[in-house]
Formats: sequence, structure tokens, C-alpha cells
Amino acid sequence: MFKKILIANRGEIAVRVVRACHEMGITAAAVYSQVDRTALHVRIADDAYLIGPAPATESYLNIDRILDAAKRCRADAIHPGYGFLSENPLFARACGHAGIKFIGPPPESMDLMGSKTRARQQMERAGVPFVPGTSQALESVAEAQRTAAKLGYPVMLKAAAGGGGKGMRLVSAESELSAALESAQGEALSAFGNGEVYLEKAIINPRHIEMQILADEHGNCVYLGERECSIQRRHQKVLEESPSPAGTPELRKKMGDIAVTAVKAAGYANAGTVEFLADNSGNFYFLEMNTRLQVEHPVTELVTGLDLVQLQIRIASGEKLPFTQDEVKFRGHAIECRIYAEDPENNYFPSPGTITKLAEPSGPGIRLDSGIYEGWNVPLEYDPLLAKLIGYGESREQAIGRVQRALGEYFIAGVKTNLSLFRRILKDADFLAGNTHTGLLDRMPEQLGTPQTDDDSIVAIAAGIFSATIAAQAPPDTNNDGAFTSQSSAWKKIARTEALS
Ligand code: MV4
Repeated sequence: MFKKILIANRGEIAVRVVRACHEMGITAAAVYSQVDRTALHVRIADDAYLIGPAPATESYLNIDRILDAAKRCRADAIHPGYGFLSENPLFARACGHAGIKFIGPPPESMDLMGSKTRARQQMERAGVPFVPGTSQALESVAEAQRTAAKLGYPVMLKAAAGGGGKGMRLVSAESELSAALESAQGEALSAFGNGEVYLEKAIINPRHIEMQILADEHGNCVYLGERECSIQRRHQKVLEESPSPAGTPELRKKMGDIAVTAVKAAGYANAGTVEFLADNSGNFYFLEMNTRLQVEHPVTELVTGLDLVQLQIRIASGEKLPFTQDEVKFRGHAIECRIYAEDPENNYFPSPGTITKLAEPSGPGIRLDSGIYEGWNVPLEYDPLLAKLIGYGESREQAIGRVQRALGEYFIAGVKTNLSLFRRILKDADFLAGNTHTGLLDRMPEQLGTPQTDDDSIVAIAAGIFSATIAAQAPPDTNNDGAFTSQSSAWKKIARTEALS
């Protein structure tokens, strides 16, 4: 087993990996940029290395500087987390050349899955169902027109080097095709340095369901169940759950077996996710494969009882998978909310700043993977994910009740957050009915400037928090908080004020 792992990431995921290392008796080394000197992941790691200034290209995305830190601290292995260098085959290769184990898949699998057209060709050979379309770059407008006519409109133009929605165009009619092709190719070229674009039939109102897999370096592979990730905004996931409310044990087995086939065809090892689009008729299609640990991995951990990060580390050290597919048991339901420092009243723009107050939820069935603490400044240079609130229950209803309860306990001041969005989603009739789909947030009415609850006690508590933390500079007996005191005993008021100040 490794003695020391360098974590090439920051925020909550770096904290998550430090925790796994400590549970396994492995020394955890952090890296940080100049604005992250006091970040939580630096505080809880055993060592920490400055790798450069704030811009990610000069720090968390800089292969040389990260490898230099890994050599300086004599790390045996590097965990890349998600984002940054996690899906960069050049980085995985550079780690190999430096004699440091990259905790992730072989670079050849990353190359393959990094090209959507190559991945589609490989999946076709393996017999994996994929969205009808081309698996080669389009060469001309005439070719695009012929193919689109065969598929039937609407169609989707996609960048071969893309993923996650970048460089994508929905085309509803032939009259739009040639302009869309030109702009998609231009965008792909400038975003990825590769103008290759291909066509798929468009699936209308799809669900986004993904399958977690785990493969060792000895040819064994298991699936760990699906995650429903349809609740998203502008290709940014907001809430994920497992199992999918649209799923059945039969669908899980079918999708899981197909995911394992895809993984074997890619020569894959370590943790990975196979993404599918599902239509309303029970059909599903391979979309792409993510060759990393994902943000939403905790929901899978809760319903399987497994520790994915520990298993990644054990697999990378050469161990065999310690269980078979039959031994994987699914139990209960888990829901994750991604808590971002962003302003719901300003188009969810990032809202960096200092966390002046923080009250975190806990209690039965609640897991909080957080990267923040009170007094810390959320830098503006990176993704503003603050924490992931994950609720678990025996049933979906119990999980929802626990997340709702925990949202009520959660209080973050100093930065704007999207907590109010979750309070609304968890009351939305479609969501409660399990009718999750990719258009859900677009249809949800914004309730800006109006109270987002009609529960008087919540309004009173919010007013109390406001007067105790923000409005109140004077002693409690001169506070202008009549609405609060009229409903509460004096001792409650004093206790709350003391707890909050
Ligand atoms: C699609 C699609 C419909 N038809 N492909 C968006 C992200 C990228 N990974 C693939 N995406 C889509 N591909 C075909 N052939 C609709 C989407 C899509 C979507 C997919 C998953 C979750 C949210 C989405 C929101 C808009 C579009």
C-alpha cells in the first residue's frame, strides 16, 4: 500500500481524499495556490505545498508544478479528484514517467473516452446501445444534410472533443443546419483545438442517468448502481439521487451489465461513470464515459455502503476488487444537494467573499462533505462549490424529509448561496412525485423578493437570525425584534441570541 498520497486538487474533494488517506494510515499531502493558503484541505492534510499563484493554469492545472511537489514530498501516488487534471491523459502519463502512480484509469482509456467519435465506434463494436447518429467527423454540409434527413429532425450537433454540453447545437430543421454546423465547428475549434463535429438524433426531454462502475487492474469489474442527475441548470448538475425514481431493479441490472461491457471494451480500470440518456419509453443510450471520481459519488456510497475513494486507492495499489457483483447490495435512498456560493437573485452568478457565519446540519441520515469554515474567504478564481449536503433514508420519502430538515438547520452568511433553490426543489410537486427531468428547473417559477415559506415559525426564526447576526449591533433588550419576542419566551430569545453571536 502507498505510504504517501499527494492530492492534486482543492476544496471539498481534496478534504474527502485526505479523510480516506487518514482512515487507511496513509500520509496525505495537499497542494495549494496562493489564495488557498488557509483553505480547509490545507488545514487537515499532513503536509502542504505551495504550487503557484491563484490562476488554475499556474497552479492546480500546472502538471510540472504538481509533479515537482509530488517529488519533493516523495509521494508514491497522486489522487487528482475531479475537474482540473483528473481527465487529462498527459498528466496521467507524466505521473507514470515520474514513477508516481496516478490514481485513476490508464491514459489509453482516457484518450479513447476523450474522443466522443472514437468512443462511439468502440461502443458500437462492443454492442453497447448508443444514440443513433454518426461516429465520424462530418466532412461537409451535404453529408450533414443527408445524415440528418436519415435520422429525422430534430438532431444534435456535438463536438467530438466536447462533453458536458460544450459545443452542442440542437437543430430542428434542415434550414438551420448549415449555419449551426459552421458555428459548432468554430466553437469546437476554439474551445478544444479540434473542430471535429458529429451528428446524433436528438432525444427530447431526456433523463440523465449514469452508472457507477469500479474495475480493478486484473480484469474484474462491477457496477454500483445508477444515479439520476436530471436536475441541472445550463449543464451544471444541481441535485443527484440514487436510485433513480424512474428506475427498477431490472433497469439497473440491464444498464449495469451494459456499463460493464463498455468498461471492458475501453480497457478501463479504477472508478468511472457511464452516462446514459433515457427517453420516456424505457429506452436508454450510451452518451459518454467520465474517467474520474464524480462530484456526486457520495449518493452511491450511501446506498451501497462502500467507500469509493478507499477502493480507488486499493485498486491503484494493485489489489483485486474485494467483492463480486453478487455481493454488492443496494439499500435505501440518497439525495445530494450541491451548495454553491452563487446569487439566486443575480442569475446564479458566483458570489465569493468571507463566510461570516456558518451553522452546519448534522443528525440522522445526514452527510455533509464541506470545504469551508467560518471566517474563511471563498476565492473567486475557482468553481464556487462550497459543500455537498447528502441525505440518506430507508425510502425516498425519508431521504427527502431528512434533506428538508437539514436545509432548515443550514445557515451560511457572508456569501450568497443557492440554499433557497433546494428549499424550493424539495417542495416541488414534480420532484416529490419522482418526475425529474432535465427541464425541471427551467419550469420552476422564481420567487424572488417574496418569502419562500408560509410557515410562520420559519419566518420568525429567520427574522431572529437576521436581528442577532446582521441587524443587531446593540444589546438584545434594545433590539427591534418585536415579532420574534411576541412568540417566544425570554429564555429562548436569549439562548438563540447567544448561540448566534
Ligand atoms: C443530448 C440530448 C439530446 N439528444 N444528446 C447535454 C450534456 C451532454 N453530456 C449531452 N447532453 C445532451 N445530449 C442527444 N442526442 C440532450 C442533452 C442535454 C442534457 C443531457 C443531460 C442532462 C441535461 C441536459 C440538458 C440539456 C441537453
